[in-house]
Amino acid sequence: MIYNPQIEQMPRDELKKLQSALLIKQVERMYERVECFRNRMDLNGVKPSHIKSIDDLHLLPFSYKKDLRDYYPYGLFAEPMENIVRLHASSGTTGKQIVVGYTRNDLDNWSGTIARSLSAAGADKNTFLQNAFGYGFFTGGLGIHDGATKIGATLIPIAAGNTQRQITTMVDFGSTMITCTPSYAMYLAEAIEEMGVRDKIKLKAGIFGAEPWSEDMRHAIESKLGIKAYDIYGLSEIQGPGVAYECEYQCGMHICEDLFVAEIIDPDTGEVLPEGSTGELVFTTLAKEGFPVIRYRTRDICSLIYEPCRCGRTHIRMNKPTGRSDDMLIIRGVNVFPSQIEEVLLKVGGDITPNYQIIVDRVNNTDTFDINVEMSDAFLHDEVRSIERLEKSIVDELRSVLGIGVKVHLVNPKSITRSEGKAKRVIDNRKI
Ligand code: DLL
Repeated sequence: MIYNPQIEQMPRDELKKLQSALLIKQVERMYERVECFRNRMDLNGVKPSHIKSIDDLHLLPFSYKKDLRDYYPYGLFAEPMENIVRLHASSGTTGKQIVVGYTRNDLDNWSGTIARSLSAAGADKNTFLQNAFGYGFFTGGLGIHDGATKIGATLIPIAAGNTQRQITTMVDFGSTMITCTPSYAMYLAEAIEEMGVRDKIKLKAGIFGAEPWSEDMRHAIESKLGIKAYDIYGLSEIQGPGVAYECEYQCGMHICEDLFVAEIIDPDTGEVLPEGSTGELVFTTLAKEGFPVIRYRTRDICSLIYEPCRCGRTHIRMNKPTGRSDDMLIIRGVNVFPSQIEEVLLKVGGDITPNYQIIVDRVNNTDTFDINVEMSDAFLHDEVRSIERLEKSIVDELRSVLGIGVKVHLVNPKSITRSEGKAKRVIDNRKI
């Protein structure tokens, strides 16, 4: 079902006009209200009056995740706090989280994009939607929640985790659609098989995102659960889930182009790449009020599809992101930067050395997350202090900074292989 045909099937020339008008307004507004943006424009010698249409987008400066840290917490907001009705947060590259803010209109637009995403996967008033994305600062839970309410589905706000309860609820409440990360969907599928309740499950479709997943994984989820599995994309800095979503043809995610403009650039040179190229995805928000961004570097690597889609939607599609142009890891759906881990370890002081290795793997469809850290000679020979206690204190600190559990193993001094060039700090054995 198409939720909003006027927008989702808008002829491309009209869409371009709409985007141009919104961009001009957005640039003027941000130049006036957001110091960081104004300074960058001035530095490049670009004035808002130089922006006459969406074709001038390339004249505008990029923005980066680092900006959110430099202007933490509210320095990039374009509305006074009295108009901000919601804050969400996500991992930054260091210990400090990043904060984003929404006005009422922003929340309304956001739930509108989720309504489109859910409708495209077949949801309507008769759907029982089990929302197993995390609630709280993460945008997944509340993002899906508001969109489900908008289309009048029966929402089951169970949130992430507690697999046994997920399955009992699914059976007892008759859930027909589920939203969660793809790895959790796989985990649930196995648990359902083990419990022998597959024939009691009424699920018809699932919408999964927040982490990379392959076509093979889609097929595995579809066959194990007997559903259609749809992809959904988004990031906190742009909005949260619903920036792009799949239709019934499952061949790339339609970008909500009335609200967000996508570009693909060369991550090294910043040059805009020709249509169809693979590179870094960059987004500009056209209608965001609270926290608008121009040319935001997502660091996600993918390509865009310009050919019309059989579904009749006119908005271009993005292929599944295949990787990142930075070192961010997504572990159990949570964004983790190695720099956050390093910061915690450096604070531990003389009991450990700065040599560590992060090992990520996937066992039984769940990500495992281990960190080997070398203890210092002095700590090794200290007969009073316990290894377990130091490991536990590092684990506790990492959990509070990262928001997920990790296993820390103190290993002997000089036991982690030294590399001749760049240290190989991360070993990611997952095959996605
Ligand atoms: O993950 C928002 C979201 C929630 C999307 C629920 C979809 C469903 P962040 O925590 O800010 O926001 O993480 C954003 O996650 O830059 C991508 O690297 C990755 N990501 C999100 N969706 C997908 C997807 C949410 N469908 C970062 N495929 C993004 C691959 C994805 N990667």
